[in-house]
Amino acid sequence: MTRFDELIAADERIEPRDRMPDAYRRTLVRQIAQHAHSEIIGMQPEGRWITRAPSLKRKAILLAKVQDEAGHGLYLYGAAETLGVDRDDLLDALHEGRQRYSSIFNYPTPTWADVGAIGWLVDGAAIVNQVPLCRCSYGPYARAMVRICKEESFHQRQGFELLHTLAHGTPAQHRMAQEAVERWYWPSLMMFGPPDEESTHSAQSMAWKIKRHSNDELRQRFIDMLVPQSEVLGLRLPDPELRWNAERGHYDHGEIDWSEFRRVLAGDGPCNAERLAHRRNAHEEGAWVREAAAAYARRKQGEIS
Ligand code: FAQ
Repeated sequence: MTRFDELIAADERIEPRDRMPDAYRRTLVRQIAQHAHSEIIGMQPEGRWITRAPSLKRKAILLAKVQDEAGHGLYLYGAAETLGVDRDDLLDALHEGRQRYSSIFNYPTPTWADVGAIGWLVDGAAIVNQVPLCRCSYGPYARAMVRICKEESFHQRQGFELLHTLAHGTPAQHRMAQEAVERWYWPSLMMFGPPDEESTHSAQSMAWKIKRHSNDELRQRFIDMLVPQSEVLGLRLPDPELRWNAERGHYDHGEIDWSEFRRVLAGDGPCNAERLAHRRNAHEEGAWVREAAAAYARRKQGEIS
């Protein structure tokens, strides 16, 4: 048994300087980079509502939330860098389509209620998926997750509160909230990844204690959490087959359209092209900021006068 195996068996953390199998390192780089990319691409769907938020208070809240997402991206790129990869290379991989970001951010936000639906459903799914990652075997990733989860939980509540306000407003506002929930419900279930029998990485990632639960387990946990919350909101989840199953102690649910998930992953979702084009453009336009920051850092270190 290697030291790495012993640490995993004892449920201890692997730290950057510990020896680790190459495949463990590669899996972590893939997952953490995908997660980081999701955070920064995930700023776009809500970001487009900052200038159109219905009040100063809502604008301030949304600005803070989108800024938090940028911060999550930074912690996660930092965690990935502890594995010996370079942030610039990760961003190149994103821009060239060699690394993924979450399928969920390829959907549009046509109304203000979509901002609420993202907070309630997308941040809700993110929390259910990420709380177990606070116990991930790789130390820097697990520690980044602790703070991220605290912020996500605040994000989820703001989405719930926004939807609650709309759902209890005028009939038109209620309708807007209902339609947004209908748009985001099924895609949010897909955030947990493919069904267990098609999840190529789960078995190994669970053996390495990167993942603590399977995709389907977490998806079920999320559905069980949503149903009572939707009742408080007074909004309907768009699945006629949702039913409490006392024997299983869980809600039964309808079939997920996995062909849609595969299409979005293949680049053919409603907003894939727009999201990547916007990101590449932001990266190019931000080149002068990176150069200025690097020049400033060099001057601080006394390399140039
Ligand atoms: N989208 O074998 P598995 C957020 C890919 S939350 C795209 O099951 P794994 C917060 C997968 O990479 C969203 N691709 O994979 C926020 C693999 O591809 P490959 C981000 C997906 O890794 C809220 C293939 O399918 N959260 O950003 C997806 O064991 C609001 C086979 O899948 C995280 O990234 C998907 N949904 O399990 C921000 C959490 N699902 O390598 C802004 C960390 C699967 O074969 C606003 N990640 N794939 O080409 C994880 O927990 C895992 O990576 C899973 C997937 C559970 C996502």
